[in-house]
Amino acid sequence: MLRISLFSTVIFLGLLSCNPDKINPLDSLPLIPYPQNIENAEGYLSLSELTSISFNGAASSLVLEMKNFWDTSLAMSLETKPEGRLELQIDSSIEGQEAYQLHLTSKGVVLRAAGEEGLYRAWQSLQQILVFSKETGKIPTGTVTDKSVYPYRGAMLDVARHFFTVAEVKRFIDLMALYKFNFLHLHLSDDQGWRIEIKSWPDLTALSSDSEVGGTQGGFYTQEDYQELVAYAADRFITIIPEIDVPGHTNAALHAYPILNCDGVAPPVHTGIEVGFSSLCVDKPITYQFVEDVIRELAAITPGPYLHLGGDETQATPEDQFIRFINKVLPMADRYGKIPMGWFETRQTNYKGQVVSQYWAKEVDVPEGVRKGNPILMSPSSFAYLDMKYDTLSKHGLFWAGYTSVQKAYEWSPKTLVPSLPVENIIGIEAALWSETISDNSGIDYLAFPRILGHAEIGWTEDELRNWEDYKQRLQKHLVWLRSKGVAYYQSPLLD
Ligand code: TNX
Repeated sequence: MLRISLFSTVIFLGLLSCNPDKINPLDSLPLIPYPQNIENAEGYLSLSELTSISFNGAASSLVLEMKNFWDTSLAMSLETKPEGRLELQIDSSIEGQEAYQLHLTSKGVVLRAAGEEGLYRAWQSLQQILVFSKETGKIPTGTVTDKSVYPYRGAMLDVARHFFTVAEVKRFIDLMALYKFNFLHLHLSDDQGWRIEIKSWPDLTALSSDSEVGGTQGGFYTQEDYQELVAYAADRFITIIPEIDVPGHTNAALHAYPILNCDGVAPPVHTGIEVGFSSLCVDKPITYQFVEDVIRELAAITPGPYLHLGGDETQATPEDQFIRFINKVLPMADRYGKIPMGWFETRQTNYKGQVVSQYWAKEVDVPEGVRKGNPILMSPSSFAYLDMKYDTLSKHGLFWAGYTSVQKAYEWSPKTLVPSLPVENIIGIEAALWSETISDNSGIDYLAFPRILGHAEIGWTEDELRNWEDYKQRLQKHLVWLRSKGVAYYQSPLLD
C-alpha cells in the first residue's frame, strides 16, 4: 500500500516537473557572470528546432565552436543556412566591443554585437542558457542586454614554479573562455625555471628549464609553442600577456648566464619555494642588453598590447638600484610597441609613459605613489590569489595571505577594497594562480575552481547586481556542469 502511494507520488512529482506550462523564466537561469539586464517574455523556444545558423560578416571560429557544442553537448547538428533559427548579427549600433544583445523568441535566437568579440561573449551566455534549459527541451524567451564593467578580466598562471604543458594551458584557456575572461597572464620565468625560448640567449632554456619546485622535471615553450597558445587564446578572445620577472626572481637566468650576476658565479639550481634572494646585477651594461633582447623577442611573438616585467619581491636588490633598474627597463617595452606592466612595486618609477601597476597586497596595505592616470590592475592577495588555501584542511595551497574561502573570494569589490586607490584608474581584476603547490590539471582545478568563477563575475557584473546568497545557488548548478566536463573542483562545505 505504502509502496504504491509512494510510487504514485513520485510519478505525480515527475509530471509536475514536466508540466509544459512550467518553464523557468530567462532571468532565473543560473548565469555566471550574471548579465546586466534580462527581460523575460511569454512563451518558449523548442530546443529541437534550433538546428540552423546564419551569420553576416566573418565569424568562422565562433560558428565552429557552436557547431561543436551542438554535436557534443546536445547530440544535434547545426547547419549553416541562409535564414537560420540562430542568427549572428554584427551591428555597429551596439556600443562597446564586448557588449552584446541576445534576443530569444519562439522562432529563434538573434545574437547581436558590434564585432566578433561581442558575439563570442554573447555565445557564452547562450551556451549557459542552453545547458541549463536542455533538460526540459524548452528555452525561455526574452532579451539579455549585457556588457562588462571592467575592460580587463584576467587570470595568471605560474608556469615557472611548475611547468604546465601546452595541452594543460589550452584546457585552462577553454575553461576561462566559458566565463568571459579576456586576458591570460603567463608567469614565464622565476627562480626555479625559465620557460620560454629566447633565441639570442639559448642557455636560458638549455640550462635552466629542466628544473622546477621539488626537483621534478620542468620544461619550456618553444617560440612556436607559445605562438600556438597565443593563437588558441585569440580564437577565444583571450589575449596572452607574457611575464619575465626582473630584476628579482631570476635565479634560473643567473644559473644559465653567470655573467648577469654581480660576482659572475653561477648559483645552483633552485627547487625550493623561498623568494627574494636573487637579483640581476643592476650596474652591469650586459644586464640591459639581456633584458632588451628578451623584450624584443617576446614583443615580436606577442600581438597583445601588454608585456609584464615583474618587479616583485626584490629584497635582494637595494632600493635605489631597483628604481634605477625599472626606470631603464619599463621604457624598453614601449620601444618595442608594448605597454609595460609590473607588480605594484614598479609604481615607484619615474617613467612617464603608461605602465600598468598590478596591486597584490592584502587589503590592509595603504598604497602610496600611484601616479594620476596610471592604470591599476587588482589582484589583492587575500581575495584574488588562487593559490591561497581555502581553509586549514586544504590539500594544496599556501596561506601567507590568509585563508580564502569561496565566499571570501567572491565578496569584495575592486572599487572599494582599498579606499586610497583612485577608482577611475582601476582597469579590472586578475586572479593569480601561483604554482608552488600544484603541478598538473587536478591541482589547477582544485585551487582555481570554483573561486575563479567568482572573480569572473566580479570583473563583469555591476556590484549592485551581485550577492553571495544568489551567487551560491547559481554556482551550485555550475559545479554540476563543470563536473560533467571533468573539472576536479574543490568541494566547499559552504556549498553543500
Ligand atoms: C607572492 S606577490 C609572489 C610570488 C609567489 C606567491 C605565492 C607576488 C607578486 N609574488 O612570487 O609565488 O606570493 O603565493
